Amino acid sequence: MKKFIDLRSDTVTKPSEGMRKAMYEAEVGDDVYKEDPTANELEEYAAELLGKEAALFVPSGVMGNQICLNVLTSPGDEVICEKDAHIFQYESGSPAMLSGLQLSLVEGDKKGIFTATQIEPLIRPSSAYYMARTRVIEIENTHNRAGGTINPVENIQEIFRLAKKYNLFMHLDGARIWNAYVETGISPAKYASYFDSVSCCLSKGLGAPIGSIIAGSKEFIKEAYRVRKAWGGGMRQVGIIAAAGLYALKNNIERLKEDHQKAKLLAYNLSQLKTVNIDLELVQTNIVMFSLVNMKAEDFILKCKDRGLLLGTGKVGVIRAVTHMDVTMQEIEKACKIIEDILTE
Ligand code: TLP
Repeated sequence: MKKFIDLRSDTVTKPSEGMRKAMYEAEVGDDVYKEDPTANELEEYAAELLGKEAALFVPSGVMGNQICLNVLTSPGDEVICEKDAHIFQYESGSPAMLSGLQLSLVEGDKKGIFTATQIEPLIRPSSAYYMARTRVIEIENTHNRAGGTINPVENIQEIFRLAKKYNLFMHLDGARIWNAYVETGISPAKYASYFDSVSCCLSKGLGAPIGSIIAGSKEFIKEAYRVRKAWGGGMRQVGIIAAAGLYALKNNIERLKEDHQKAKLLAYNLSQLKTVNIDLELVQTNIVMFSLVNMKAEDFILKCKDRGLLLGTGKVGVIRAVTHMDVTMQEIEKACKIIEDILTE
């Protein structure tokens, strides 16, 4: 089979040998009885890492976000989020489908960041029974569709104060919170401290094959446990995959820095090409977004595929490249060459 340089997403990583060994050796039990020692260990470890009372292992990031939103709300409630948030763009309408929620969309800046001042007018008065009830403010950090950008902790603090003032919950889609951490040095627990619920992926840059973690108070997780079961996410001898998650958290966080270096190299090379539009300020972690002056994104992506390079898409007309552990610096250099050849021929 042809070996592609696969930059479609950091979700394409395959478990390493060390991770597979940990999976092979994992002690397992029936997790629906809470008897899987490895899943229990993962949940305890993750709760501590995120500075929360408890955590729960769930099959995917989407399920993580949606369980959190479900637990924090009642049908008819409203969730404030950025217009390019994953929960709005890429979760199949599940806030409405699963929890009867409506989303109130805010236009962030080019980094997908909105401020407290911007959203205060969107919070509906609690006396207005004829309006939806504002219940949750959701923040995605890093912000996928904006290009893996980091939300400054001071901004999150301001939004947290606003949430307290109006008695609102805060939810963090921290699918890539680990990337924000390695770049800023601000711990995942510090980021999580402003949120009632957090959802973090193990199967993106951290390289686990499956799974996400949600975390919050004991009471929150007790309810989340019920919702996970109701939605068919109660897993049995799940230690086999929990072991991969545990391995990922223990071994693969710090190395994300390398992925950021790869993204910077790719972005810099792209910025040298005349027909590429790229904003280097947005390349803060492992995602590179760019567009082309004289070629449709879809045509370009097909040409790249023909030459062994797989790329994805972001917003309309935008090409997305995501760096990860299964792509080397040399392969990034090769990817740059492929792109340059296509754009200069
Ligand atoms: N993102 C995927 C696609 O869905 C776009 C990707 O390739 O980047 N929150 C954020 C911020 C995400 O980027 C993703 C996945 C999720 C949640 C959902 O995670 P999964 O795919 O595990 O359900």
